[in-house]
Amino acid sequence: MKIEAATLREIRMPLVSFFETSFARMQQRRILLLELRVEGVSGWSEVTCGEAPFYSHEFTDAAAMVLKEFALPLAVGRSFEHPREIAAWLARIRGHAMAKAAIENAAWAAWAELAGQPLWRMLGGTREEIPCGVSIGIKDTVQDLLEAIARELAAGYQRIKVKIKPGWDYEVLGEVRRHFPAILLMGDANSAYTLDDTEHLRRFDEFGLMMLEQPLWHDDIWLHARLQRALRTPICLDEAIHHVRDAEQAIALGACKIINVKLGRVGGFSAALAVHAATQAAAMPVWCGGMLESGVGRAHNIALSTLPNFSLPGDVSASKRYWSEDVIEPEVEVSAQGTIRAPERPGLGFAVRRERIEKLSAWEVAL
Ligand code: OSB
Ligand code: MG
Repeated sequence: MKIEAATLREIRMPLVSFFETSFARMQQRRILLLELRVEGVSGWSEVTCGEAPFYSHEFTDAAAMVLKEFALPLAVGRSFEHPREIAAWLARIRGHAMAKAAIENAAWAAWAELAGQPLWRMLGGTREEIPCGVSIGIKDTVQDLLEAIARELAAGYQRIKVKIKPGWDYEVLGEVRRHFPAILLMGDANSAYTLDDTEHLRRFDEFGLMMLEQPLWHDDIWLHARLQRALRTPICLDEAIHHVRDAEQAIALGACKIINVKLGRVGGFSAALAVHAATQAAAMPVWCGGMLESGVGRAHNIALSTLPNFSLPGDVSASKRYWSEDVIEPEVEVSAQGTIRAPERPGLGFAVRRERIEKLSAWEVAL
């Protein structure tokens, strides 16, 4: 199957409300969408990086440059039998997993479309309905946070993740627990602590958190193992897991009990499948993380979440939590039970709204 052409676009989409983590407050997204033409059909994907190098080294402008100058020229005009071959074409580019993932992921979508099957079935997914959680950012007041949680629970979401940082952590989680004693609750620190905070983090054990996500340095696995031995709360690694070898290392060291798999961060579907297999063999559950994706990236996340070891609710939630109007049709909706149904339509599983994308587009380049 030949990759005949590629179009890379940047779309700008305002979030319906700001999203704040320990590293930044986000109000508007600048998202790269990639469209590959393969044997006459379009495969779509999204580059899942942020606008600035705060979550990881990747960011929108750099990813655009990597794709235009280095990655797409290695792929356009080339043929594959299975999309899993594509990662090897791009292996000489060090890092930039999210940029490279876009090429492989778009090829998967086109490949599934050509096979007449929904992407999730081509991946080996088994779950027709995926369990959903929400990630709630740092708010201006605890009252705002409690109201946001109540809204999400009323909408049906099965698990609440609260962003934390020093100064917005122990007291806030305590308040949340007092108001919602029985919910599945977790915190995400986005690397805001060091090992000197061990005693402080140990106090979170009293809240019965489902997990504590990436408390220490973004590039660390070893010290998380030391922290995990001091905590009852399970640690979940996010930022630190870039490929299956990191997952294997984290398992071997006891650095975490759960892994958040992000499709872009690990470098695409075949890398995510490898992490899935390694964690499944080690009986370590995983869930699908989110990067405030548009409908295109969200559709990929839904497909990934249908794999059997994605047994915990992910950060894959309804389009309307992010956007006044999404770029896919139908929009992603969550049931009153807090689930998303895997789509039956072939390929991406959703129609891409080309006219809306063109309206939101800041620039596009064809290769
Ligand atoms: O750490 O999981 C994270 C958003 C941007 C960058 C990092 C993270 C997040 C989220 C949002 O938690 C998840 C989502 O709703 O897409
Ligand atoms: Mg995280």
